[in-house]
Parts: sequence; structure tokens; C-alpha cells
Amino acid sequence: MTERTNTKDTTCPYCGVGCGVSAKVRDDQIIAVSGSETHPANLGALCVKGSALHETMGSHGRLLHPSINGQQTDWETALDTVADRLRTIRETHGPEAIAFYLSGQLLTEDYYVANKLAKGFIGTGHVDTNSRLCMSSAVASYKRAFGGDAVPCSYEDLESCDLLVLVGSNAAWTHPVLYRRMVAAKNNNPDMRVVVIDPRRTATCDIADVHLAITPGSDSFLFMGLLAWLHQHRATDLDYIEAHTEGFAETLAIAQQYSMDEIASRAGLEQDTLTTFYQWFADTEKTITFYSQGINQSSSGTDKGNAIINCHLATGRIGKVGAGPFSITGQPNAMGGREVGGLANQLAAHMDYTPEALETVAAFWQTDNLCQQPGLKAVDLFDAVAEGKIKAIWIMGTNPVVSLPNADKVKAALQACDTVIVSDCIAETDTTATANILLPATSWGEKSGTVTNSERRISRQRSLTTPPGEARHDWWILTLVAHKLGFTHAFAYESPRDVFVEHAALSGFRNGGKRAFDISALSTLTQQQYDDLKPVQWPVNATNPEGTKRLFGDGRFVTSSGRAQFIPLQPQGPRQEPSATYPLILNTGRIRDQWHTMTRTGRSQRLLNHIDAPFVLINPSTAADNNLAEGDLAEISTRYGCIQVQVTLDEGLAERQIFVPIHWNDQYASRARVDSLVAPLTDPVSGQPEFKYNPAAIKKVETPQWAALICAEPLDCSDFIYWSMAPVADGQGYCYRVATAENFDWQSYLNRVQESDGCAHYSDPAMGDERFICYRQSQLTLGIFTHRDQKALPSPDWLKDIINKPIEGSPWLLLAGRDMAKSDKGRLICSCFEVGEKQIIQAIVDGACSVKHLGEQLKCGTNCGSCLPELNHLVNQTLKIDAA
Ligand SMILES: Nc1nc2c(c(=O)[nH]1)N[C@H]1C(S)=C(S)[C@@H](COP(=O)(O)OP(=O)(O)OC[C@H]3O[C@@H](n4cnc5c(=O)[nH]c(N)nc54)[C@H](O)[C@@H]3O)O[C@H]1N2
Ligand SMILES: Nc1nc2c(c(=O)[nH]1)N[C@H]1C(S)=C(S)[C@@H](COP(=O)(O)OP(=O)(O)OC[C@H]3O[C@@H](n4cnc5c(=O)[nH]c(N)nc54)[C@H](O)[C@@H]3O)O[C@H]1N2
Ligand code: SF4
Ligand SMILES: [Mo]
Repeated sequence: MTERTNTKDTTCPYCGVGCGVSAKVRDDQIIAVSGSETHPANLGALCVKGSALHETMGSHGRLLHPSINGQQTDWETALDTVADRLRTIRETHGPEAIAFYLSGQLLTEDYYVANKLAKGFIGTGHVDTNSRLCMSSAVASYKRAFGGDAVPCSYEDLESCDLLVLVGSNAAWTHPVLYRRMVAAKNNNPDMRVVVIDPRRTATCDIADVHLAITPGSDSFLFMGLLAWLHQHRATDLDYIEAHTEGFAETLAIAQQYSMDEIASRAGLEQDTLTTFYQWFADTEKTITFYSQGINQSSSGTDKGNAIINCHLATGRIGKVGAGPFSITGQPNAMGGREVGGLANQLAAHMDYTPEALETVAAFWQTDNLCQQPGLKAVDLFDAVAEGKIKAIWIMGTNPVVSLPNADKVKAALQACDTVIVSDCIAETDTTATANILLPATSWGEKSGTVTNSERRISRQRSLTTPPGEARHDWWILTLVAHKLGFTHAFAYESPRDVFVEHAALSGFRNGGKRAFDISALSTLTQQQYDDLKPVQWPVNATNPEGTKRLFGDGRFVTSSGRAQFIPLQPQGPRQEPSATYPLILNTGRIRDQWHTMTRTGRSQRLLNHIDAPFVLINPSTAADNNLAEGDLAEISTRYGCIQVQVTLDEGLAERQIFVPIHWNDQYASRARVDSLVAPLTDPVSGQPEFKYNPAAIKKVETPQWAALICAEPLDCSDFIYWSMAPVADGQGYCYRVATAENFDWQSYLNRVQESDGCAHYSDPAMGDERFICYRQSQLTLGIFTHRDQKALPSPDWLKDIINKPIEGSPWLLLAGRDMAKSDKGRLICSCFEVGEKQIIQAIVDGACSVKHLGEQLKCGTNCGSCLPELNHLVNQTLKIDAA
């Protein structure tokens, strides 16, 4: 290590596991990352996304300067313009004509300042966040049951439980480091059982003793059935119920209305399977129910959360070692946003809009402008933009044109709105394209502040490198706008620490044990103490100065009666039914190596090599019914819109169910924004959309010709039927897969898009096989390879390899596809060691009969372990085929 290298601890900006990261910095660049050994969330481990963090840095593609209506400007002008517009709109139309749409990717300090400015001083309640799409049902159900939005469990409980029920969670791909901890716990404890409840067979099922492939949307039937069954089999804890809860009798009465037959049929399960699960739950004191978007993203997600919590209350399994209802958060700081009050129905610091809270917050902030009632939730908020009621919206750290339901309407609403302010780190996103005022924000590695993970643990993200261009911190941008609006006294912040200590003080202000969120012990941190802050779980107050592992273990809750509430809910199915026109059920979610709208993970070539194009997963028999084969281009439509993606056959899906990932958007593919298909139907309590269940139709799109293109600059794709793009590392090029009409005139396309020194051409019209290699100063500028059969196209690996090398000798060697087959490893399975599917299958065929052997031979799976479920699957599949 040279003197110029230093190592700093920070926190991963991706999922809610909140892993500690040790980053090695040299010459103002992050050159390597590893898991920090001392962070309690990950103890040295990182998943594949975390381990590729340093590959997503670099200034290419970053938003570097402020701009107004497409014209670059300086910060002074940009901030004056923002302040002027907000002031004028507030004076002319009232504060409620202004909205903020925030994000669980912001740091707590950014979030706090945005919330305070909007609700406290501009005086608008229309402040919502992408956490509405993510955690709002979980929040609402915790609040209904416990009186506060407080996750009772710790990660350690996942290791000390004897029954782990994973509901609507694909943790192997979405919370990979926690999943590795679950796997290790299961290996260490032969008595531990794992049940996975998911309509799909996912990578997470790799550790399942039982997989309940339930009918989509039927979870509350399953858990209400469980409640009745537990009571019938004397497995409820009547003393606990009596001493610490309310509402059991009414809740049980509803649950008892359903027979086991009816529950089994609603859930689409065999009675035997159902009873096995119920019996295990009854028998196992140390049970954790770990749930995620398969529960939350539903038109009755709040009830589903409470159906789960009801079963834990009935058995007294809350806040105990190895027991509790554990909602896992998605985003790095979804929890921090919940703490500051980023959701439109919250005010601040776990206070809602009660008269007492309004008075408390107004007194603390010393403001007369505090808005007096909750604002609109995300879906309604964007409807109000569409209707022109909201005249200015400031979007920060989220990409709603991709991630909100009915996304085409969201796009049109923003295009029609005159004052769309977007703060982002990336220049070109589907949302920045609609902005009138663009503000360049600093990104992970540059910014400094805190985030809170799924187990209530607050960790520091630290600044490691200098921001590129004129990028500025979000809290700084907000603070300056507050000053320009005349609120200087209330926004006298000079650093994130100043913001944090105020936030900590508010959490303790007039609290007296009424609110679970209390970090008042951190309100006196000096700059040095804040910089050195070790990860700590809230509450952190006078009673628990070192933080708190579990909540509610003493049976006392933060409801007005101090008792937990059973919720007597009536189980509901999804809001829409399949029909003759839309006979399939569209499910949506995540893949292993991409994060949300790809603005960061899409920059790492290694991460895109796992899956490089948008797709639909479909059961082979449903595919055959629709005349679809592997790789075909399919159009998927709903009442709201349509997309086109390629078919991947997957027996893990039941018939008539399809799954499309959420990540691809207009920057990476022609028409793959899946939220343009999703209905804007929401949960009546939480406002969270039903992302996981939409009736849809699928049909084949004819693709007479396919082509693979590699080029140094982005291409004009307007003439193609379909395209998807995967960037080459460090912005060095772009790799496209496209479909075109029959006899597409590539020569005139080339004439239009390329200026080059020369172009070599080969053509075999019978096969639709045409190839062009264009170059400038011995450097490839554009390569085109077409074929009728897309399987005959060169692999992305090979293409990405040739863009960076000078054309040695003659371009004819490239035209002939020299070494094309040799470098095709197939789809990348192990992203850490870049081991492909074809290499792995070959090794298994050659005798590597276990994941351990594969690791010894190819190293795959021996670093972060994110690919272990897929390796296991490949071993099982290949050996099965071999044996047959
Ligand atoms: N790689 C990666 N990891 C991520 C993210 C990412 O973008 N990429 N995002 C992070 C964020 S913000 C979030 S919110 C989390 C989400 O983490 P998860 O919730 O684990 O991820 P999803 O893929 O959205 O959905 C989980 C599962 O719900 C299932 N499901 C669908 N319908 C139902 C149903 O009716 N009942 C049940 N029981 N299950 C159902 C789906 O089939 C899917 O497998 O992931 C976080 N981690
Ligand atoms: N169909 C369907 N839709 C879904 C879901 C689903 O499962 N199915 N899941 C939903 C869920 S759970 C979530 S969380 C959302 C996620 O959806 P989004 O929040 O829209 O996705 P991201 O890509 O995380 O958007 C973050 C944006 O903020 C920028 N950014 C990153 N860091 C910073 C920063 O520090 N400051 C600023 N100013 N900008 C920053 C990034 O460049 C990016 O443009 O999608 C939701 N939509
Ligand atoms: S599990 Fe992976 S993505 Fe999530 S915080 Fe840890 S390293 Fe980051
Ligand atoms: Mo999320």
C-alpha cells in the first residue's frame, strides 16, 4: 500500500441490510471495497452489488452542472430561480400548489432538511417519498398494531430462530448478505426450518424445507387461517393475549369464518402442505416471519402485514430472542425517511398530524407556517400534478417516470408541468428528461451523513472523494434555497452534523416514552463524535445509551392503552381479476445484480453480464399456448400500456403467471418500463400500489432479423423494432441487441449514423447474415453483426472485448468473427470471478458434482456467495439431464 492510499469505513448505498463497507481510496479515487469486519450487519461480507461499488464511480454520465430549460447555468442563478418560482407559486396559488417527492436513497440529514423546509416553512403537506411504493404498508401495519412504526427484531434473531418464514421475499437476490447469514444459521442448526411463501420458485427457495407456491395475493387468507388453526390447536398464548393486547376476540371470530378447505383453496395449496406449515408454526416458539414486497405491494398490504402480526401477538412472539414479525426494508435509508417523517401522512420524528404533535413540532421548529394536515400520497400526488393542481414539484433521489404505477401518465404529467425541479446524480434518466430545472447532486462516496438499516441501526456514510463538476450535497442545496426564501434563522446548518443533532433533539423533544423513535442521546454529538459514530440501534436515549436490540419484549407498546392491537381484518384478494382479454397475472420485482432503475448498477459491465437485457419469465406451457419460445420478442399489455421484452422460460412460474423485472427503462431499452403496465390501484390505508398483481396479455412480436451492435457512441435506434443496450465498462462503448424489419437497409443506416475512415462488409443474404466493421485510426467505431437467428449473433462478451482493442492487421479478422466462440462463457453466473454458465455446465459435465467442487475448480461462488443458489440449481439440473 502506498502512502497515498487510505481506508475509510462507510455504508453500502443499496439495500436495507445496510452493510458496512471499507473503501480504499487513492488519488481521490475509490480503488477497492470490502466488507467492514466490525459492522454488525455484515461482519466482513458484501454481496455482488456491494463488491462492485467502486466500478460504478467515475464522472462519465454524471450530472455535472445546474441547468434551466436545458441551458447550463451557475448555482447562484439556479438557486435563485428555484426560490423565485417557489415563492411566486406559493403567493399566487398557496403552499399546497408545491410538492416534494423524496426518496429512501437520501441520507437522513438530506431528508430532514427537505421535510422541515416543505412542511415547516413553505407550509405544504404534499411531501411524499418513493418509500410509499416500498414500505408504507409495513409502516401502517406496525402503527396499527404497536402504536408506532417500530421493527421489533434484530438480524441476530434470524440466526437464533428455529423457524424462519420468508413471505414475499426473494432475499437471496434482494438482501443477499442477510440471506447468507440465514444459510449459515441453517447449516449450524439442524433443527432450524425454513418456509418460503412465494407464488414463484425463486433462488431463495434453495434453503426452503417447504415452498408454499401460493395463489398470488392470497397471503391474508393463509395467515388468518393460521390464527384460527393456532387457537383451535391450543397454540395461542392466552396469558400474553390477556395481559398485553386488545381485539383478539373480534379478530379470531373473523378468522374462524373460514374453513381449512376454503383457506387451502383460496391459497391454492394442498391441505397437507398447509397443515405442515401451521403445525411447524404452532410448535416453534422461536419463529421469525420475515416479509417484504410480496406482502407490502398489494391493495390490501396493510391488512396482510397485520394478518402476520396478529399471529405473532397471539403466540406472544414479539421482541424475544429469535421471535418476531420482521418487515425487511428495501432501500438503504427507507428507515431514516420514516424517522424524519418523509411520508405525506406523517409530520416528523414519528409524529402524525395530531393537535399535540402539531404544537410540539411548531414549537421545536419555531415556525408559524407549519402545514396543518397530511398531504397527498405518491399516486394521488402525481394525479394532482396531472390535473394542474400542483404547479411545482421537486423530485429528489428517485425516478418516478420508471417506478410509479401508470408510469406513462406520470411522464405526461411531468412533461406538462412548468416547474419540475429534479435533483439527481445522473444526467440522463427518464425523469431528468422531464425537468425544467436540473440540480446536480453528490452521490455515494461523496456525500456524508447517516442511514438507518432494517434493524434500526444508524450508520455513517462517509465522504471519500471530491464530487465531480459542480455536484453539491442535497442538504446544502435545500439549505440555500431555504435561505433565499427568507428562512435563514431556522436553517443555520453548516454541516450534516448540525442537521443530525437537531433531528436527534426533536426525537426526544416532549417524548417521555410516547414515541418509540428516540435518539436524544445523540443530540449532543460533537463533530468528532459524529464523524466517529459507530453503528447503533435506536432507541438511543438516557435509558438505553448504547442502543436497543429488541423492542416490546416487556409487552408494553406505544399505543394509547399501552397494549398491542389485534386487527380484525377481512381477508381480501387483489383488486383486479384476469379476464378473457387479459388472462395472465403479471408479477414484477428484482434481479440479483441490478438496483432499481439502473442508474448506478447499469454502469458496471460486470453487473450487467449476469442479465443484460429486459425479459419476461414464463412457464413453458403458457409460453407454448401463446406460440412463444425462448428468446422470442413478446409484447405484454394491460389496460394501461404495453412493453416488449424477450422470453425466458422458467418452470418456477405457475401457469398463467408471468414475471417482469422493474429495472429496465428508456435509457436501456426501447419499451421495457414495466410500470407503464401497472394499475394505479392502492391500499386504502397505506396508499401503496398493487405492483405484484396485474391482469395482462402476451403475444409474439415478429422479428425477421436480429443484430448485435458494438459502438463507441450511443446509437440512433429509432428505426428498429426493438433494442436493448448494455454499456461497456467506464463509458468506453455501448453494446446493443436489436430486432429489425426484413431486408433492413444497413448500408444507408451506416451512412446516416457513422463517419469513419473505412468500413469492411460481408454479406450472406440467404441467412440474413450481414456484417460491418467500421473504424477510425485503427480503432473500431461501430461493428454490426446481423442474423435471422439471434443465437448466431456474437456474444456480448466478445463484442465488449473488441471495442477496446486496436484493429490489428485487418478488420476482416473481426468480420470473420475470429475467436468468437472461444470467448463466449455464456451468461455470467459468478460476477465476482466472472464465471459464465457455459463454463460451469462444462465443468459439471466433466465431473464437478457439487458447488464445492465448482468453487475449487473455477472459484465461482467463493467470494460474496450471491450466486450459490444458481450454482446449486445448475448442478442439480445438469446432473438430472446427464442421468436421464
Ligand atoms: N438486487 C436488488 N436487491 C434489492 C433491490 C434491487 O433493486 N435489486 N431493491 C431493494 C428494495 S428498495 C426493495 S423494496 C427490496 C425488495 O425485496 P423483495 O421484496 O425480496 O423483492 P421483489 O422481487 O420485489 O419481490 C419479492 C417476491 O414477492 C413475490 N410475490 C409476488 N406476489 C406475491 C404474493 O401475492 N404473495 C407472496 N407471498 N409473494 C409474492 C415475488 O414473486 C417476488 O419473488 O429489495 C431491495 N434489494
Ligand atoms: N412494478 C414495480 N414497480 C416498483 C416496484 C416493484 O416491485 N414493482 N418497487 C418499488 C420500490 S419498492 C421502490 S423502492 C422503487 C424504486 O424506484 P426509484 O426510487 O425510482 O429508483 P432508483 O433507481 O433508486 O432512483 C433513484 C434516483 O436517484 C438518484 N440518486 C441516487 N442517489 C442520490 C442522491 O444521493 N441524491 C439525489 N438527489 N439523487 C440520487 C439516482 O441516480 C436515480 O435517478 O420502485 C418501485 N416501483
Ligand atoms: S446486502 Fe449487498 S446491496 Fe445490501 S447492503 Fe449489503 S452489500 Fe449492499
Ligand atoms: Mo423498495
